[in-house]
Amino acid sequence: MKITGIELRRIAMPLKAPFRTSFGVESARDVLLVRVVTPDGEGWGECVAMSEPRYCSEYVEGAADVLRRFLVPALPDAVDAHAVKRALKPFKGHKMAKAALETAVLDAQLRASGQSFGGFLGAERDRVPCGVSVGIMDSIPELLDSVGQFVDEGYVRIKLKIEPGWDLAPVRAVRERFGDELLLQVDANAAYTLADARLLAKLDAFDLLLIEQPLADDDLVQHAALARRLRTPVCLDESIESAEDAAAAITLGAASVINIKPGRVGGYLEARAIHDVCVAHGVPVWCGGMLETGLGRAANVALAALPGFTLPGDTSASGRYFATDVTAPFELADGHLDVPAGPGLGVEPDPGFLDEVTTSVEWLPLQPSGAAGRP
Ligand code: NPQ
Ligand code: MG
Repeated sequence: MKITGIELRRIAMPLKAPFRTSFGVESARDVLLVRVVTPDGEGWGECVAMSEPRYCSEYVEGAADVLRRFLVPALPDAVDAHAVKRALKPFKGHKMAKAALETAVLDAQLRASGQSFGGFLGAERDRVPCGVSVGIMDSIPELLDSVGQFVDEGYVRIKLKIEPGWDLAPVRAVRERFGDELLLQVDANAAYTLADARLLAKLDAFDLLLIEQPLADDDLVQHAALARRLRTPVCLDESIESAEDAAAAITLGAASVINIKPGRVGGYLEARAIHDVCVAHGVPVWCGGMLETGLGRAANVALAALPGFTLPGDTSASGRYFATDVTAPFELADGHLDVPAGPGLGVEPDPGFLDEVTTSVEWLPLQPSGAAGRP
């Protein structure tokens, strides 16, 4: 496949409500979209970097810069997703920027050949059970209201964001209100240290599915030490950027569950490789979320349909975050989302809405023939 050029489009998506985590509050999603243009059609990739480097070192402006300065110019003449992955490998880091470019090429390639993301990745289900991530609130009554709404909407699993000062009490309150049957887990986004092990062990009383990323991103050894002191399974998110990281974490005993976010690990090929490593070790995985629009969500739902994804993901409905999505909205039915079956992502962005939310567009010509203008 030849690429004519690549469009970098920034959009600003207002969130229905601010989303607070241990690293900050977001009230709008600043998204970088990558559109690959080929003579046979186009493909889309959504970059999951946030405006500021708080979840990880990447941020939207940085991703746009590395794409225009290094990654796009490094693309070979004829590409498919595997060739993109190989061509980008010499550049260190910048997994989210790489993932967006690789995904856009994969989408273009699959749309051209008529295959769906799910079909390409090896999905074995046509719908996936969905969980929801609930932000840190100002009060416990507010949290209980919010969780109650999500339970009523049909979400099959609740994840509470925690941080020091917002942990035991909210978890206890949710467990007491919604009962022992509710699938419940927590995510600390690296807000604790090993000195908090005694406190975190008190969460064992609440029968959580897992505790996600309690310690710092690069603290695999400490996560292993913590895991030995908890009955609650330790799940890693930020720490895992590759299949090698996943293998190391499993070998060390630092994780007994892994959250796979394609953006964080450099794309869907690496995400599938992590899935395969985890399946080989009997380690359950689930698909994380980064407040994706319908474009990123479509691919995540396809990934979540692979056989090793045995826990519900953060693959929530569009309406969890956005009043209007850039694609037709993903809607929950009986706690599940359907895996798109059409070619590529199987969803289309609405061009009119996209223009409404666009804050900047940049065209990067690739082939000399593409230099003349923007198709
Ligand atoms: C996590 N996601 O699992 C993340 C982190 C996260 C769904 O909990 C704007 C954009 C705000 C991306 C807040 C969920 C965000 C964001 C949190 C990602 O750790
Ligand atoms: Mg997380």
